[in-house]
Amino acid sequence: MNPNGSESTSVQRICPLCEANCGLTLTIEHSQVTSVRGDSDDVFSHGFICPKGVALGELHVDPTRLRNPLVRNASGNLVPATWDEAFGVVRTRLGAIMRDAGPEAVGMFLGNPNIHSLAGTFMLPAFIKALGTTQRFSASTVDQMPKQAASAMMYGTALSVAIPDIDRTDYFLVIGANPMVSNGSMMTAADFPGRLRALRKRGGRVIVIDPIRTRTAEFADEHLTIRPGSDALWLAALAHVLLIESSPTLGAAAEWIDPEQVHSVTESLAAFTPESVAAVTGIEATTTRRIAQELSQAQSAAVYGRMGTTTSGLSVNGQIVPFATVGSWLIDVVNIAIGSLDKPGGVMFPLAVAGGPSTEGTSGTGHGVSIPGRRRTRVRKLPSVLGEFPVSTLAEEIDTPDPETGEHIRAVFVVGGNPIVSTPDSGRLTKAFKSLDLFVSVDPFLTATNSLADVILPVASPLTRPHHDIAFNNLAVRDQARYSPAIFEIPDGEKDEAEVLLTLASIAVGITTGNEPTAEAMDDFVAYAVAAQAAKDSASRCHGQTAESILAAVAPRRGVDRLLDIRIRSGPYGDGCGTYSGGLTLQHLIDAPHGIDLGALKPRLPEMLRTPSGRIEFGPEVLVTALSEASVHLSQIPQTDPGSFLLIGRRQLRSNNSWMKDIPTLQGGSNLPTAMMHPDDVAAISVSDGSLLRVSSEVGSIDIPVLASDSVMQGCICIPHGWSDFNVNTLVSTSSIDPLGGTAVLSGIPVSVRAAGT
Ligand SMILES: Nc1nc2c(c(=O)[nH]1)N[C@H]1C(S)=C(S)[C@@H](COP(=O)(O)OP(=O)(O)OC[C@H]3O[C@@H](n4cnc5c(=O)[nH]c(N)nc54)[C@H](O)[C@@H]3O)O[C@H]1N2
Ligand SMILES: Nc1nc2c(c(=O)[nH]1)N[C@H]1C(S)=C(S)[C@@H](COP(=O)(O)OP(=O)(O)OC[C@H]3O[C@@H](n4cnc5c(=O)[nH]c(N)nc54)[C@H](O)[C@@H]3O)O[C@H]1N2
Ligand code: SF4
Ligand SMILES: [Mo]
Repeated sequence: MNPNGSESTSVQRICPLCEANCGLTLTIEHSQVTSVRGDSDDVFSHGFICPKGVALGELHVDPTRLRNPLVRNASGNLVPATWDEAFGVVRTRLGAIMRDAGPEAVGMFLGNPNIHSLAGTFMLPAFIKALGTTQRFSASTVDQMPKQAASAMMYGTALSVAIPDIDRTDYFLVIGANPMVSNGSMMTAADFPGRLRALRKRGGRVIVIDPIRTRTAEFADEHLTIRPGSDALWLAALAHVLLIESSPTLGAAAEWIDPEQVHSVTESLAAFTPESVAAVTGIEATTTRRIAQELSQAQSAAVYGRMGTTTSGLSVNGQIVPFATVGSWLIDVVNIAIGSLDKPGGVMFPLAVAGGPSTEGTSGTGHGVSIPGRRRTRVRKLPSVLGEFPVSTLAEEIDTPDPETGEHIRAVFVVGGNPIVSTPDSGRLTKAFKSLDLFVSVDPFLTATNSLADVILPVASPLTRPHHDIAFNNLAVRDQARYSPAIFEIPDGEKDEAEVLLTLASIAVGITTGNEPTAEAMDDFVAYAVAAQAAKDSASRCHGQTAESILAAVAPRRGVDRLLDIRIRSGPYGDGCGTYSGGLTLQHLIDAPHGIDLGALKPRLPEMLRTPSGRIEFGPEVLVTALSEASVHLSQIPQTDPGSFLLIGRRQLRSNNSWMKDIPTLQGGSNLPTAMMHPDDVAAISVSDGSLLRVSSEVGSIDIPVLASDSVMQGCICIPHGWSDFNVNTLVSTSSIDPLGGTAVLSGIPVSVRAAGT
C-alpha cells in the first residue's frame, strides 16, 4: 500500500546513518513515521537498532531541516531563495570563475554522508567529472585513508580491504577502535555488540589496545593501554615475533607472495624486538610475545584497527610522527603472518552484490595504485592519495595564491560535509572559506560550515530516496543484498539529492561546452556511461552486450535505481541482463524487503587481486622503507612536559559526527561535550571536576568542562569531535599529515591545559 496514504503500515528500511547498515522497520500512520524498530527478520542485522536509528523518524520531520535553498544577499545574510535563483547564482559565479581561472580554481570537499547514499555514489562523480577539477578533498583524509592506501598497495584497489570474519573468529584483536559505541567502521557488521557477545560465548577472546578504557575495552577479555601514536611500533614487534622468531607458513596467502618480499619485510622488522618497543609503547615485552603466541595458536584470529591507528601520531621531541599507513599495513602483515588472510575466521574479502573495484577488470590482476600519488598540492607539494588531496591542505590552497600566476582555489563546493568542525585548524579554514568568490554547500542542515556559504542547496529527507550500500557491502562481514525503496514522496518545493547533483553537473557541462543539458539528459548520460562500462568490463556479467541493450533491459527505471539495477545485473551475482539464469536483478531485492542472504565470506584469492604483479604486495617498497626509518624512534622515549597532555578523540553513542545534535532523542545522557581526564591528572592541575578547562595547542584553544574518569590513561585528555561550540579541531594543526595516506593526525597531539579564565 501507499505509505503516503492514511492507513497504518510497516515498511523496511536500511539505516543510512552509519556503516553498520541495520535493517529497520518503520511504522507509518497518516504519512507519519510513528515508530522505528530493528527489523528482526533482516538477514544481516536481525533486529538490532541503536539510538540514532530510532531517531530516523524524527530526522524526517525535524523542523530545523532546510526545505528550500538559501542564498547570501547583498547585505550579507543568508535568505530563502527559489531553486532557480539558487542555481542561477551558482551558474553565473561558477561560470565567471571557470572562464577566468579554469577548473582548478574550483575545489570540492566531500563529506561522510556521500558514501551512505546512492546519489553520492553515482551522481557526485558525474558532477566532479563535469567540473574537470582535480582539487578534490574529503573526510577520508581525517579518517580511513591510510587503511585504504595500505590495502590498495597490497591488493590493488582502494576498496580491497581485508575484513575480520567476526562471526567465525576465535580471537579478535582490536586496536584503536571502539565498535561497542561506533558500531564498527571499515567493517560493516550490524549488531556489533551481539556479534562480540556471540564470539565470547563460543569461547573466543577479545583483546583491546586503546589508551582509553572504552566500552569495547570494558567488554573485552583483556585491555592494554598504549602510548598514543605508537601502535605501528608495537605491531612491528608483533610481526617481528611472528616472522623472525618463528617460521610461519603464511596460510593461503603464501602462494601469492613473492618470497623476496617476505625477506625484505623481515629485514625491516629486525630492530623491532618486543623489548625495543616496550618503553615507547608502554607494553611489556612478555605481553607482546604472549599476544603473538595467542594469535598464532588460535584456531582462527583477526587483527583489526580503526581510527586510533589511522589518525594518531607519536609525539616525540616536539614533533608529531604519523605512522598511519605503516601501521595499517602492519595489521595485514600480522594477519598474513598468522595465516589468517582469506581464511574463515580470519580476515577476508567480501563479494558485494553491486560489485566493486575488486570485481572489475581482469580477474587476478590489474593496474594497482600509485602511492604516493602522482599529483602534488600547489602550496606544500604534498602528494595526492587515491585521487584526492589531504584535506589539511585545503585552507592553504584557498588562502595562498601562487606568487607568480595568482592561482588558487576560488570556489568551493562542500557536499554533505562540515569541514569547519571535522577537519584541522578550523580557525584558518573559516577565514579561507570567508575569502572565497563562491562557496556552495549541498546539505540539509545549517551548519558551522555552510553558515559561511553563499548558496545552500538542501536535499530532501533520506526517507524520500531509495537506499542501497554499494561501498559498505564491499566491507561487510557477511555477503548479503538489501535495498530500500523511497518511503515518502518528495514534498513540493524540496529536491532529491540526485537531482541537485545532476543539476550542478549540468551547470558545469553548460559552462564548459556552452550547452547546458537538462538534469534528465544528465541522468541519461550517467546511465549510458554506467551501462557502457558494464558492457566493456570483461569481469561483468553483461560483458559483450551493448550499452543500449543493457539500458533496454533496465528500462523504464531512471535515476539511481536504473544505475543500481545495471550494477546488480552486471555484478558477481547478476542475471547478466538475462544471460545468467537465476541471477539477481534489482527486482529480486525489491521483492525481499528483509534482504537476501548470500552467505558467510568466502575465500577470494587470487581472483580478487588487482595488483599489476597478480600477487599480494606483502612488502611495498615505500612501506618497507618507512618502517626501517621508524626504528630511530625506538631510542627516543617521548616525554610530555608537565601541564601538557596528549589529545585523544572519542565517539559518543548518541552522536553522528557533527550533525543530528538537535534531534530530541539523541540529546542528553552521556552525549555531552566534556574533556575526560584521569582523576589524578585533574587533581594535579588543581581544577575541580566539572569546571571549565582551557585546552590550548599551537593553533588554537577551547574552553570545555572537565570530567574526571579513571577510564582515561594518565597523561591523556579525551575530547569528542563534532561539537561546533567546543570544536576540538580548533586545536588540531594542519602540519602533521601521514606522508603516504595524506591523513591528518587527530590523536596524540600535545595540548596544554589549565582552568579557564586563569
Ligand atoms: N555513535 C557514533 N558512532 C559512530 C560515529 C559517531 O560519530 N557516533 N562516527 C562513525 C564514523 S564516521 C567512524 S569513522 C567510526 C569510527 O569508529 P571507531 O574507530 O571504532 O571509533 P572511535 O571512537 O573513533 O575509536 C577510536 C579509538 O581509538 C582510540 N585511540 C586514539 N588514539 C589511539 C592510538 O594512538 N592508539 C590506539 N591503539 N588507540 C587510540 C580512542 O581512544 C578510541 O577509543 O564511527 C562511526 N560510528
Ligand atoms: N578531531 C577529530 N576530527 C574528526 C574525527 C575525529 O575522530 N576527531 N572523525 C573524522 C571522521 S571519521 C569523519 S567521517 C569526519 C566527518 O566529517 P564530515 O563528513 O565533514 O562531517 P559530518 O559531521 O559527517 O557532516 C556531514 C554533513 O552532511 C550533512 N548531511 C547529512 N545527510 C546528508 C545527505 O543525505 N546529503 C547531504 N548532501 N548532506 C547530508 C549533515 O547535515 C552534515 O552537515 O569527521 C572527521 N573529523
Ligand atoms: S548502528 Fe548505525 S546503522 Fe544501525 S541503527 Fe544505529 S546508526 Fe543506524
Ligand atoms: Mo568516519
